[in-house]
Amino acid sequence: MQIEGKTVLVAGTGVSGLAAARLLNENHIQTILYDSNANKSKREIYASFDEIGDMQLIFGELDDAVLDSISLAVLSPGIPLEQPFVQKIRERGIPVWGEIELAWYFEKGTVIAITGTNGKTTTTTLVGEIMKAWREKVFVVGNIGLPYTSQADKTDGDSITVAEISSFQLETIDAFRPHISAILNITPDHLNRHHTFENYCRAKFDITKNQGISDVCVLNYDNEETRRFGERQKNTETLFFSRKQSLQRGICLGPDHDTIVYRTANSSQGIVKVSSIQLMGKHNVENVMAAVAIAISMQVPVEIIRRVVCAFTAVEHRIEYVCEKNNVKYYNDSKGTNPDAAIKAIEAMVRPTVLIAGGYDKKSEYDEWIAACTGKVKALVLIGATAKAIEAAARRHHIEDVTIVETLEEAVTLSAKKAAPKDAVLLSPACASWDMFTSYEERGKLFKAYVHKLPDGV
Ligand code: UMA
Repeated sequence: MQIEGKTVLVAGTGVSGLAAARLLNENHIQTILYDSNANKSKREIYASFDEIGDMQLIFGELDDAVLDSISLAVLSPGIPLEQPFVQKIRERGIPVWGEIELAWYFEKGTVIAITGTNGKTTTTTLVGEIMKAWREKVFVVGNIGLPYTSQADKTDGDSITVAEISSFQLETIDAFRPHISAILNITPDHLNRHHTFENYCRAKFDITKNQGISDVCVLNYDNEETRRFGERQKNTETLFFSRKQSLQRGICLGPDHDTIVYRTANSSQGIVKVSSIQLMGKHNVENVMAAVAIAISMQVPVEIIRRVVCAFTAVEHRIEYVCEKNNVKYYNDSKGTNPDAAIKAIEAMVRPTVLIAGGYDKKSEYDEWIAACTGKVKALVLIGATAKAIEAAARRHHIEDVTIVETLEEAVTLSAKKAAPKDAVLLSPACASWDMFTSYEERGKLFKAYVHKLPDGV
């Protein structure tokens, strides 16, 4: 579908909506920018554009005349497809794209797209670093925070785009076709948005839907959902990675259980040693394996992969070491926004831990995560909408020291009091941040600021 000469409605005025509207504006495509929140400030939004042209800005309700005037709607990822205004657009037979699909329309280079319930940000960042060490023009975009539409127009035949793609973003792709896709793992998450685990899996699998036989899909052999998907996948070449199994073909550990190797039918090549990786936790070995699989599929020389992997340290907000105060180590895992991610963070802790958790209610189950905390978590400090539900799970698993507090600052102060020398304090909420903060980044940055403010010698 050609969009030149058409009128496009961009829904959402967060970072993706603004970037999508800018891209359309710069390409002289008639744009209507819309947000359901009637309390948004027009002045602020206008101020974020260099050139407005004749772009309309609408807040609150969308009337039928506007809907009748558009030929395409571009949705921000946070907008569920069941919103009444989206239904009305679909009933009119007007195509609905996500911001990723719009970026793809302008993309001219090679695309690597990474999804999965956990590990996306770390893997995307690491793949981005490997690509930057190899090629001149690399863009790292998507759910990671920099909207894909903000960079799509800068791509060319030689550029590589490394995109972190969420299930929200995958619901609204149409022709999006990455050369390399990766699904790192799938465990239940975002069920309030997708309603069923099957729908959530389907959204993730859709990352491959336009791929062909010349493309590659990297999949985790140790995760049941992705393994089964790979075994029935026919459209594209599949490359598995596995931390637990020895594979005949794919990325796995060699006989020394330390070297990550790339195996083909008739060769086995050592890539990098696990003992030389600086990232913490077993899950990060999987993230490195996924990045290696992607880099191998892109034909990056092994020396470059090895050098970058060995130099790579934690991503901000993912089991990020903050500092040591009074012999207590503080870790920020604000990106641990679901129970599965939070399990990984707990598993990575090597000290008795005071855990700060809780947040926006995504209707997750907490028992498995709390079970993983027993024995390691000496005290649990809870905040946010899910505090009571998590407290109930903690009681079921006999964690005795549980306190609910009102603010993150109180949580940090109390955790510091509860922690003894040689303990750790970990913020790993197992929940999204949206009940108390604008984003997990804001939550993580505030956590770090409160930790740095703690007095020494208490
Ligand atoms: N809005 C409406 N109608 C609605 C719902 C929202 O108009 O029904 C408006 C809101 O009033 C607001 C705007 O939409 O003005 C917000 O849009 P958005 O929620 O899509 O947020 P953006 O700021 O555009 O950020 C989005 C991603 N947000 C979500 O998926 C919720 C960011 O992922 C992403 O980094 C960014 O695009 C750039 O691509 C964040 C996230 O939490 C990090 N993602 C989830 C996750 O990782 O678990 C999926």
